[in-house]
Amino acid sequence: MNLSSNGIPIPFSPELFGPLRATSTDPLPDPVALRERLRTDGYLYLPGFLDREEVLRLRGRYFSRLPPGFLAPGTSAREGVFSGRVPDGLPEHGVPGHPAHDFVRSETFDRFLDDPRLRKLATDLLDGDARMLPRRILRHFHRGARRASRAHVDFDYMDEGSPDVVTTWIPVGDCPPQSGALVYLEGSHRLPPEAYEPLRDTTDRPDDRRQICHDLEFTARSLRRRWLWTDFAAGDVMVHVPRVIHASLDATTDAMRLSIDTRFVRQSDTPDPRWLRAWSADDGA
Ligand SMILES: O=C(O)CCC(=O)C(=O)O
Repeated sequence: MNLSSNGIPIPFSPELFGPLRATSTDPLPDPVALRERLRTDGYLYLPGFLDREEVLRLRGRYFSRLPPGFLAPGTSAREGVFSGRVPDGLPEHGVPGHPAHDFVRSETFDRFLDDPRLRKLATDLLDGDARMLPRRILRHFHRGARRASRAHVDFDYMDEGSPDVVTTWIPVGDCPPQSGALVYLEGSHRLPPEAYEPLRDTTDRPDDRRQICHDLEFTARSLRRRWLWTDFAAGDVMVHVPRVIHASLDATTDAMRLSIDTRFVRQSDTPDPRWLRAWSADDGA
């Protein structure tokens, strides 16, 4: 596999990559075992947790909102195949005027995420009645953009509220590593933040200290850990804790990468106020 992140190649070698450990979803372990697994690994990889057909329907609903010329001719919105050209005049992803901005405010999006299975999962993991925070992010990457999520921990983006948060990451479509899948740095939730602080100096965004590093090989070698990966399918769900280092790979396939990430807190906890408004890519949070 030829992989890169933010345009920087990373060799797909056993030294740098290992498999994510799957948690059975049929049946799901009991809440105590689930919490224990999340504490141990820093993540839960739940293959087939959601209905594949519902996820693919959502994919089609989003891509059908893109302007003509974005999708490859002769392909369906549900396939989400990039034509190779972003139509002129389209605002930046997720800002007002871009379809993703409207989509996260739509009834279709609300209905999809208002899924009792997701809320019950979060309630089990937080061991208390959970609520989803309104800032829910729709990410869409296409080949050629050489843009991906840099290595980071969620905590650095939500440190003004309760630290008891669980994130769910939902690939909206099949998402192998070459389509820009998320990867997790093994056991990194147990690292003290001082261990990765120096990496923040190696960055392509010197003005933003929240991300740790854009170079995934350098990150893995410096912290002596592997990136854990899998070949995600529509219907899979990832859950992670706020202190686990994760990042994403570049999308290089014709099929575009689409995903949603949402955060849950206990109803009784006070969340970071920046997460109480609907997401806009220019909201600075
Ligand atoms: O989808 C991505 O590339 C990043 C998602 C993420 O960082 C998260 O879900 O916390």
